[in-house]
Parts: sequence; C-alpha cells; structure tokens
Amino acid sequence: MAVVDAQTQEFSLEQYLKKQKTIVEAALDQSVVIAEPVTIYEAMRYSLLAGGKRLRPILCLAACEMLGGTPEMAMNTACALEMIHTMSLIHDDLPAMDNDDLRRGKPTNHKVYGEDIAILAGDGLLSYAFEYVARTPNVPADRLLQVVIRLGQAVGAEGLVGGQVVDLQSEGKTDVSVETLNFIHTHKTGALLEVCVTSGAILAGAQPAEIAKLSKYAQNIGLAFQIVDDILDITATQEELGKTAGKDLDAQKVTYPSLWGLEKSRLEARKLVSEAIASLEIYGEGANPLKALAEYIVNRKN
Ligand code: GRG
Repeated sequence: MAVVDAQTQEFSLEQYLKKQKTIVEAALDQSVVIAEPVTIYEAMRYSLLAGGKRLRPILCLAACEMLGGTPEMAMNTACALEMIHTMSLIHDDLPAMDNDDLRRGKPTNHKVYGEDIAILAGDGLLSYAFEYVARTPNVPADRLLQVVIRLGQAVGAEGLVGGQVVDLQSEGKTDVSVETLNFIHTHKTGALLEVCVTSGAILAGAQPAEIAKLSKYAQNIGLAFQIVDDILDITATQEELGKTAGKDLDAQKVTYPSLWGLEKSRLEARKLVSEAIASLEIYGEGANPLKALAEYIVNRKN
C-alpha cells in the first residue's frame, strides 16, 4: 500500500502506521465476538481491544504485501498474532509472573476479571488464534499449515514459553551472561516477531530462500526491539509506556543497559536495525514499510 506524504511524495511511516492500525483494529474487533459464556468473551476482548502499537499484525501485513500478497491473505494471521501477543501479556502480568497492575494504560486483565478468568482469557485467545489462521479464506492449505507449524514453534517451549522460563530462572541472579540474556529475548520477544514477518511471506507464496532472508531481518529487529524495551524501562515514564516504568531496575534485573550502559545499548540497537534495513535493498520501494518499521523500532517512545 503506497502511503506518501502529500508534500514530499515520500513514504510516510506516520500515515502508514495510522492507516494500518485502523484496519487492524477493525479486523480485531470482528475477530472475537461476544457469545456465551459472556464473561470469557468480554475478558478476551478487554485485553485484545485495549490498544497497543499493533506492530505484530502490521509486520505480517507488510511482509505479505512486499512479496505480492494481498491484505486479505494475511489478515486472519495478523489478528491471530495479536491474539497470541495479547495472551502472553495477560499471563505475563499475573501475580505468579510479573505481577503488574497496568497494561496498555488500563488495569490488567486479572485486576478486572480476577486471576481465574484472566488465565482462561489467555487460554481462549491462544486456542482461537490457531483456529483463526486455519479459517483463512482463499489461501492454499499447505501455506496455512506452514504458518501453523511456525506459530506453534514460536509460541511453545521452543520459543516464547522457553524464553519466559529462562527469564524466571534468571530472576534475582546478578551473574546473567549476555548469551543468556540473548537466549531469553530471542525466544521471549524475537520468536513471535520473526513469525510475524515469515508468516506474511509464506501466505504470499514466498520460497524458502526468501523466507530465510526475511527471518534474518526479523531476528535483527527482534533483538533491537528488546534492547529498546530495556532502554525505555529506564528512560520513559509510566504515562508514555502505559505500563509500570522502572520495573527492571526495581527487580534488579540484568538487562542490556545494565550490562552495556545506555549509550552502547543504543548503538547496538541501531546497528541491528541498519543491518535489517540493508538486507531488504533487493526489494526496492516495496520494502519501504518494512524498512520504516525497523526504524520505528529503534526510535519509538513507547
Ligand atoms: C505464549 C503460551 C504462552 C505463554 C506465555 C507469559 C509468557 C508465557 C511469556 C512472556 C512474553 C512477554 C510478555 C514478552 C515481552 C514482549 C514485549 C516486549 C512486549 C511488549 O510489546 P509491545 O511494546 O506492546 O509491542 P504493545 O502493547 O504495544 O502491543
């Protein structure tokens, strides 16, 4: 989708994000409809529709479009990715995990619905995400199967769950190495961001070499995203973040800034994003959204 600034005629990330966010919000609103038992659907919708940057669905749509696919081909997967991301936030905020009261500028799911329903709302979103991918209309079944396999790998013990376990096991330790920190974040944050990009490509019919190239782009932006997340935990306010600020410092967690300092962390994030952008040169103007999204990841304020 060509979104250009009226004056400069150049690609405008601001307009692109605004437009894509509106489209994604509308699709999410339609994806989970209230049914019986009402409470669980309300709890699922409460967190799913609570805002957020919608970066994951937007990455999926952008990758699909760059490789010649249509938004319709990727929309169910884009919504499913946001369902999975949202469920991971609901569970991460639970007292047994990070124990947080605020998310996306609102009380966390368990604060509103109680811990039991919050756990089940996460479970409901996770299960429905896979069903929703499988229900994608007009995309060959073999592509959907590939997406389902990659999603399962990214979310389970091989991905997000594994990263969260090592994160929990590292709590309270002061001697966490940069290798362990990289393991935590490539699994906890990077794996889902990677499948956002690769699933968009698969749905558009990309070949393995192209998927591998996009995996590398996504791994770079995934790590940069987490470095910036650690920086923002120190430098941004609660209002800017919509969640509790300074949590890592309070919990004395080992983070990239605690290992490298703020300046080196910023430089590393920038280096990763520059590599990611350079890897998309061969796609010409079609790569503008994915390149601009990489820039956004290092420059974001929340
Ligand atoms: C996935 C089965 C399953 C269980 C969950 C709790 C848990 C296991 C994992 C924790 C995953 C987690 C919360 C990782 C942090 C990822 C991260 C940096 C989130 C913030 O993402 P943003 O900034 O948030 O894109 P918005 O609100 O903008 O969407």
